[in-house]
Amino acid sequence: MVVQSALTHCSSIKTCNKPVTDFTSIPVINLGDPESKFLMVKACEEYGFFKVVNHRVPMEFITRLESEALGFFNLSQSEKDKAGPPDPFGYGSKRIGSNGDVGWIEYLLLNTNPQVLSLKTLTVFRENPEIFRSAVNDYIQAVKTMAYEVLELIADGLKIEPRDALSKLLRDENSDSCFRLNHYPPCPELEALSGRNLVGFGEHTDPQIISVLRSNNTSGLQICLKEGTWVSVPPDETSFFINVGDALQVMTNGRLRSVKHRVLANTQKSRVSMIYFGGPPLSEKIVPLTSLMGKQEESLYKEFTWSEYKTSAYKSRLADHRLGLFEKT
Ligand code: GA4
Repeated sequence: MVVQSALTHCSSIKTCNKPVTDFTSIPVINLGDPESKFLMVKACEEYGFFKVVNHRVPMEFITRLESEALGFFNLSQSEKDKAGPPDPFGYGSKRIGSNGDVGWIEYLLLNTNPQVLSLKTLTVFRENPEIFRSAVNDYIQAVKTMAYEVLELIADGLKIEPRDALSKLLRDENSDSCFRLNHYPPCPELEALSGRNLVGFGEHTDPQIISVLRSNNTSGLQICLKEGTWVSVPPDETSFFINVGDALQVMTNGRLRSVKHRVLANTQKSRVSMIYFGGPPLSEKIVPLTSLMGKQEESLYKEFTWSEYKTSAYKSRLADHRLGLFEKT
């Protein structure tokens, strides 16, 4: 096949037809708006996804980390490989997870606990690991603060008491959160040959409570609407995008939906994204919040801990319906 001979090194990576409509009605939430709590809940019910503006994360933290990330991804392959393979933390290229998923991507997966920024990752920055460490830490700290606020507003909007019922899981020192820096190189050959795009990160939902994403101005992110249509999310380098994860879907007994999403590589420009995945402590029971449940309402899910869910998720393929195993029949 022509496409394969041009890209022999990535022949197992899926391609995707280009035309998908732009998601023009994307909910935009201004954190300073007194109505934001209601708008957020509405967006999470309808899409499991929204954009945040007026987020108060200093632009300087964002650009500094982006340039550190690019500095890393521009190193030679053999230098980058010293920070891999991801086990699950570290540098990875093309392979996603350990069950056979591949994509047109390279990434650094990091633990969000500053003390645990793994030595393996820092070895690549041996000339000045402190600069990288502080860029990651400043950014994560600011994004975490925003994530707590978002979860508190969601709790307010849903009339969940206490209002920190969700955010406290991320604030917990044992919160099982992680952070990923993704680089999707451009794929011009494929466009020229077939008019198709390579899949950068295949369709999936995020297992955690929420994910906070920021990307540069390169398109690629798509989300799947309720009825199954894929739409492209126009990039916005000054804003953040929030994804509802599987754990939040369960904690709201299905009221908020975890959003299926994917990333297609851009044919011309490289895409850099940074995502904070906020998860609860491993021992936390993931069950619907009592203050949300109606009198006769029953949980749609079997009881499980985050550790059980995570173990099961890490054995799955990206596109699997991971919550399926935990739904009551
Ligand atoms: C999706 C969300 C996060 O990126 C991630 C991913 C993880 C990985 O890259 O190792 C997983 C994927 C994600 C879900 C299913 C499993 C695990 C790859 C994979 C095939 C870091 C996470 O927590 O779950």
